[in-house]
Amino acid sequence: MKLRKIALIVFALMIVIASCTPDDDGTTTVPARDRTEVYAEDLLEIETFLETHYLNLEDNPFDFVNLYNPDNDDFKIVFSELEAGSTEVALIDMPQLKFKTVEDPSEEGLFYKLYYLEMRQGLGNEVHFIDEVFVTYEGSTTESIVFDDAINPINFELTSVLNGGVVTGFMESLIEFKTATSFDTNNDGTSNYHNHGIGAAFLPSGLAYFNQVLEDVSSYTPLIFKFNVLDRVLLDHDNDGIPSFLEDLDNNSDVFDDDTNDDTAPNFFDGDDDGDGTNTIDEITIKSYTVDDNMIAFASTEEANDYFENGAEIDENEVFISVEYTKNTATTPTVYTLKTFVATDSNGNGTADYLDETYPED
Ligand SMILES: [Ca+2]
Ligand SMILES: [Ca+2]
Ligand SMILES: [Ca+2]
Ligand SMILES: [Ca+2]
Repeated sequence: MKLRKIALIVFALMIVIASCTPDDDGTTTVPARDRTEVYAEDLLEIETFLETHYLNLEDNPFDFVNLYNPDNDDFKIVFSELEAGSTEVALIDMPQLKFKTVEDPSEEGLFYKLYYLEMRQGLGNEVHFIDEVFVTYEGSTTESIVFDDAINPINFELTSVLNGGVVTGFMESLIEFKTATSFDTNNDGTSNYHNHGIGAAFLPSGLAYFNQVLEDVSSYTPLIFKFNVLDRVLLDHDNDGIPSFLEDLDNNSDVFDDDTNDDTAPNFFDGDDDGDGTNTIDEITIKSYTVDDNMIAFASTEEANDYFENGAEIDENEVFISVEYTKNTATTPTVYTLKTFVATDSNGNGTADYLDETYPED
């Protein structure tokens, strides 16, 4: 009970802090326009860019056959404008250009087409909407005005909880990619990453800053992000042993609307999800299995991922959390750790104990 009260207070505080941020970080806003109308303009601007630009490989080759050729690890995405009579393929016609449909976070029923260029997806760990990621990126307008970048890798949280969070369109793009499988460190302390996801995304302003005015970007501006997805950390905001992404019970990429016991503290921020007086961490069993590549000969990290993710070692009530492994190539052999939790259903009513307020009984 004590833990739950603390969680509630922190959560209430968190809402207060979050609601203050827009003006504190120096941004200003202009009056909000109709979001559907702005989207139509943004989509036209983005599709025009995709029709009039190509991937410039001149100084910067990419191996399209062997995507995980180590030479591709350093690939840098460059877009250039198509000249009249050019035989280059417009971005809009590239098979690497994909899109997903994303609902406006502040207007139900308004769906955006979010285009992204997948040079390669990456072979490492999956990235979830509420993970902390480690990336390099560059954000610009369609006029090539760079307003933000990180040439050296930085980490940030994808979903705004207490600190940070990124615009919805950037988060929705990054989760389509996977992390590096390994890295090695140079003498100057920098690292070279291998087999990571490389891409770019084209964000309508409704999935970016909309009516906010940034230093170099006016309101209602579509944005282009180029990025390398290097690593990720699973966050467990309430330290109950269940990572936050698995506390999104309805799988809608929103952890704030899952509150099993209706006490206003959502499950990802509630130490006792079902409010039965027994903490979640005492109603599940956390397991981890360690395998090194001397014990099972994995041909690749991808094969190891498949092995674990396909549930080779997992029992019926066990929930897959992740497979973690040593990524620093200086450390051999690679040690793979499969992490799961057992969602025990003691009374067999189909609801796991930690979500079942009828178990244990008073
Ligand atoms: Ca948790
Ligand atoms: Ca949810
Ligand atoms: Ca709750
Ligand atoms: Ca409980």
